[in-house]
Amino acid sequence: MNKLAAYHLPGAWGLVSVSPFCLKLDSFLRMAEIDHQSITAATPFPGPKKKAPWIEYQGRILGDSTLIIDFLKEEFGKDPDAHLTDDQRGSAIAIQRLIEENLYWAMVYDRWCRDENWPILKGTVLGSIPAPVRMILAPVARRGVKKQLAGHGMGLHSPAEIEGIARKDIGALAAMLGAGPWFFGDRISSTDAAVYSLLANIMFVEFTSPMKAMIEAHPGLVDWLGRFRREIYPEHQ
Ligand SMILES: N[C@@H](CCC(=O)N[C@@H](CS)C(=O)NCC(=O)O)C(=O)O
Repeated sequence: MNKLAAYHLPGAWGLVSVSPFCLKLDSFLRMAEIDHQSITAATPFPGPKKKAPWIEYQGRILGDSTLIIDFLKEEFGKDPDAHLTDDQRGSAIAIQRLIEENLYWAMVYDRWCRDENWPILKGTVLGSIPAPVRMILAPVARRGVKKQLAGHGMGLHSPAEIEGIARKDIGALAAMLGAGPWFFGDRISSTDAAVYSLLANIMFVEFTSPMKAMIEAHPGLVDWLGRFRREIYPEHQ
């Protein structure tokens, strides 16, 4: 396949994917204006790391949203972060780690462990798996994710503790965004894509989460979410 193929988990509620990592890659591809074919995968298992997203390009198959983005910047010579100072590059990595290595797991907890979200999850995140297979796979996947949550450590906390952790992370994001309009001032960067992909997957979805109110408590973050959506996903208003 000559054209870049980007594989992502299914979308819903106007989001290209209900996986933050997949949505991050999609946002980056749009931001960098890289021509590609976007392909929905029912499960992450065919990916080289058994996680989504992954890409296929000129015979190469590559997994992990960050490694993919680094590769694409190089390969296509398009870098929405080229204007960042060294200081900002350091902050970008710190923000990304906050989002992907910590706050993401609070979202995973809400989706997979709150019983009221279980039917919604089966119909969306697992919604492209044929029903008979899904019936068998869904409880196995749920046990697997609970194991991952415990392994990470987030799953060992009480719901109240997880809320406290999430509130601090969201407050930190609001403080770093400041007056904006973007995380690093006047120009959008892939940090905006990384933060958007997770916060949109909390705010614009039907899953119950105490994090919705935490985000709403920061009008600057809410405005920024709308700004990002208008800029990168104008068709999804
Ligand atoms: N570091 C990876 C994380 C990807 C990831 O965790 N993807 C999730 C979907 S949001 C997944 O495929 N999980 C399946 C699993 O862990 O079994 C990236 O940036 O792409």
